[in-house]
Amino acid sequence: MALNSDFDLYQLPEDYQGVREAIREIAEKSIAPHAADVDENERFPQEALDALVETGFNAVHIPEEYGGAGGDSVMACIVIEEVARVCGSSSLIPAVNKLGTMGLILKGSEELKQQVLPDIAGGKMASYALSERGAGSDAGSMKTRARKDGDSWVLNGSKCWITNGGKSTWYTVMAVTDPDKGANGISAFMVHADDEGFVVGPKEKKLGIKGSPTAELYFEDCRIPADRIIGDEGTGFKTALETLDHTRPTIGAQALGIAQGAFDQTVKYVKEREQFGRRIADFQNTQFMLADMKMKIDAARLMVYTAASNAERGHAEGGERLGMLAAGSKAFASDVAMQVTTDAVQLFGGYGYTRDFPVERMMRDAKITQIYEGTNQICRMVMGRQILK
Ligand code: COS
Repeated sequence: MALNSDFDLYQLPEDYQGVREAIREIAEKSIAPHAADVDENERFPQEALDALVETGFNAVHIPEEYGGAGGDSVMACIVIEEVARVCGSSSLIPAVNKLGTMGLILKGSEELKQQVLPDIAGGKMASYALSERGAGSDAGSMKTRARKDGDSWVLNGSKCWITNGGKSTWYTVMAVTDPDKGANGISAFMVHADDEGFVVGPKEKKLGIKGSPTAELYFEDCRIPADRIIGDEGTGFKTALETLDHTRPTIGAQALGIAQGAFDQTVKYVKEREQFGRRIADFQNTQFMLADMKMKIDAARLMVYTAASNAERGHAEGGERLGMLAAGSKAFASDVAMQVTTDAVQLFGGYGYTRDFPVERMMRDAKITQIYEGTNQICRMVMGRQILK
C-alpha cells in the first residue's frame, strides 16, 4: 500500500521516509503473510525475526560502534509502527530489543556494552525484567534479591510477564541489593540465558500478541559476574524508570501501527461491502466513523513522534518533560488503538468478529498496549505528578 495521506500532517525528513518505505515493504512481504498463523498457533514469528535481522531492522537503536544501525528514537518508532501495522506480535521484536538494552545504553559500563550490544545488533534478543507477581504498577516493592558474593552477584526470586521471555539471550533484571533503602536499594543487572540458576517458566496464555512469548523467569542462586551490574549499586530503579521514559513512545508507536493497520483494512472493506443496494462506504454513519478514526490516529501520530524526537533532546537535557510526553503519548495512542480497532470490528460487522479478517486480531492485540510499560492509569499518574510539580 502506498504511503499516502498518513503524512499530510507534517513531513518527516527524507531519510526517515526512506526507512518507512523500506520497512513497510519488508513488513508487507515477509511479515504480514504469517501474522494470522502466528496468532492462531501462538507461535513465535520466526519469519519476522529472520526478515528483520537480514535487513538490520531488528534493533535499529543500537549505536554503530556496537554493530547497530545507530538509529534514533524516531527511526525506532517508525520501524515498530510499520511492523505493528501488519503484526503486533512481530513488532515486539524491535520494541523489546530496545526495552531490554536501553538501561545498559543509558547507564552501563563500556565493557558491559561491548559484551551485550553486538549480540543484539547481530540478531539475538533482549528482554526487560522489572515486574513481579506482587509488584506490577508498584514496581518498587519488588522482592527479587541480589547479594554480592566475592566476584559474583547471586540472584534469587522471580519475574513475571516478561515479553519474549525464553526467546531472548540477554535480560535486564532489576533486583533488591539493599532492602533498607527502598527504591534506592534496587540495582539493575544483565543476565544471560546460559547463566547458572537462570530458569524460564511456562508461557502465559493470552488474549492477544500470541506470537510473542510472555514468560515467568526464576532466579535460583543465579550467579553472574560482578561486572554485570548496570551503573552503580542502588541506581537500578531509576535506570528502570528512565528506560521507560525512552521506551513508552515505542509502545505508542506499536499502538499507532495496530490502529493504522485496522483503519487501512476497514477503508478497503467498506468500499467492497454492499448492503441495502449500496456500498456501506456510502452511508454517512460509515464516513463519520472513518473520520473519527482518522482524527484519532493523526493526533496519536503527532504525539508519538513528538515524544520520540523529544527523547533525543530530553536525554541530552536530562529532561523531566521526557517522562510526561512519553507517558502521555503511550496512554493516548493505546487508547486510540483500542477505540479504532473496536470501531473497525464494528464496521466489519459479523465478519469482523471472526478470524476471516485481521481486525479481530488487531483488536485483541491493541488491548495490551493500554496495560504494559505502565498501565494507562500509571501513565496518567506520572503525568499528574509532573503537571503539579
Ligand atoms: N527517571 C528517573 N528517576 C525517577 C523517575 C524517572 N522517570 N521517576 C521517579 N524517579 C526516582 C524518584 O526521583 C525517586 O528517587 P529519590 O528517592 O532519590 O527521590 C525514585 O525514583 C522513586 O520514585 P517514586 O517515589 O516516584 O516511586 P513510586 O514508587 O512512588 O512510583 C512509579 C514510581 C509508579 C512511577 C513507577 O513504579 C512506575 O512507573 N510503575 C509502573 C512500572 C511499569 O511501567 N511497569 C511495566 C514494566 S514493563 S512491561
